[in-house]
Amino acid sequence: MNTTVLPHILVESLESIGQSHLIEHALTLDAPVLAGFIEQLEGFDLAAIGEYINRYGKGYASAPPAASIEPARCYTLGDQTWDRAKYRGIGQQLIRDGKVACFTVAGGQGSRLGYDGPKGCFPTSCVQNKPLFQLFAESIRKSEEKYETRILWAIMTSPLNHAATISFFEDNGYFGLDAEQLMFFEQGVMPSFDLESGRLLLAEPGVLCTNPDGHGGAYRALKESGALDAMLSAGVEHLSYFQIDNPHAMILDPVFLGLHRSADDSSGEMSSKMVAKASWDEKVGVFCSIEGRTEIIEYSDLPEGLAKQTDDAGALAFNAGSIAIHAISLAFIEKIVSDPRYALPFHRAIKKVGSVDPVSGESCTPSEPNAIKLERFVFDGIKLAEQSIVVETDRVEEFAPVKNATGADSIESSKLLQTERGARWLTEAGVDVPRDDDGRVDAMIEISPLSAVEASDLALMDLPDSIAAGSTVVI
Ligand code: UD2
Repeated sequence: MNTTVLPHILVESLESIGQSHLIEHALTLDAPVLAGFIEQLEGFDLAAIGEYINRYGKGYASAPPAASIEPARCYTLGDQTWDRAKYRGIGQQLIRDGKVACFTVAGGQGSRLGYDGPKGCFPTSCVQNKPLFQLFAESIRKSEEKYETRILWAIMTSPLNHAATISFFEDNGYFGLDAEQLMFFEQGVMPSFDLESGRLLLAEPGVLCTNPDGHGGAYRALKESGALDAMLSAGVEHLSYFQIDNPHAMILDPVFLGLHRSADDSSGEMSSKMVAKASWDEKVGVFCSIEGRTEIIEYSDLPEGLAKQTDDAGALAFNAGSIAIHAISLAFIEKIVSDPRYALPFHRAIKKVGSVDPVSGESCTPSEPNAIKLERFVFDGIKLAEQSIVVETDRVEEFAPVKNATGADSIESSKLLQTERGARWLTEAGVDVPRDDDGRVDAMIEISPLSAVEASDLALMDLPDSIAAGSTVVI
């Protein structure tokens, strides 16, 4: 066979990992496409990919569940034994000193929402339909005003939405932020491979099928993009991490940050927030303790018996649901990315992936899931921390995710929660808010992050005495 169109070293690598079909395929390519193909192949650690195909391919055996899985210990809302005011003060000082930056993972598309574009562009606020990116940008502006500081914001995109995300910010004047305080960077990708044969698939001639490498790709992407070093140079020590899909994420929570930094049982590396689960089968990861270390077990991996287990009072034993909000120190990220012993595992998903035949170039559209996609999860970092704490927060206050087109975690359920939170904040500020016989707020209420990022911010505002039933209100 004529193998000269690929560099010799690439040929050897592909042969050694059982991917000779790609050597053959290269012979069918025109020079410019071939050049792109070589560049793409050289961008991967092919030896490592060969190992992943062996480990996660057809013969995959999932690790047996740990012998002993206990619920993780949490700082609960009802617990009065720790000094909230003290940790709030510590966290406020960290923010004021510019030691905390915001970090949003936004590599996913809005496909589950039926939205064709970056999820951050999805119209979300309950009256004005502000997109998620705008809500977070305004929260940052308000926090800068409150803490008289400058707050950096890192946003991880993926090749699926990087250009569209940047254009969206440019077209909207960065929603009032300075372009210089924003750091956009792309996460990496992983090649998808055929479940049966382990062959890497081709999206089109000369282009491998790839998928974003999961939000766990954030650690490496932060380092490789230069964002981590830029933040270190600016004096940042910790990231406040949240997902793009949760408009209620409190982008900088001083109490949580103070605990993360200074609680006796926190190594200050990676901490997390939880809410009490709504039901045993709610689709959120669960905080557990395994051999004394905190970790999250994704809902799909938690044995059903444990998910349903109750305590003496009849409450779910594994009750701490992850809302994917973390505080992560930059030193911890450096530790993870610089030492191969801390490499995060991959999680595999079997999906339908269309491809082209490497020889004939014909398109193949599978009718059944045919391919493996590998992703890393950011929360697998938790068990690498020396001591990782979990802090409870109120569901309405901090969890109104927009994931699905309808039903649970949809824009409709999110808007109801947004109104409910707005109503609670206004009531706390002394405003009379109408509710119907079922206790539901009888109005649509949007509180702009430019007015308040937490309930106490409303105390300083001129507010109406009451809200009229059935009205639509923006504060
Ligand atoms: C996530 C958690 C779940 C729970 C829930 C809370 C995982 C695997 N599960 O479920 O345990 O905490 O959130 O809302 O995370 N993303 C990227 N790059 C990627 C993949 C995802 O940036 O390659 C971002 C995505 O844009 C989104 C977030 O990560 O902001 C969550 O991703 P998801 O929608 O896959 O996770 P989900 O909602 O199933």
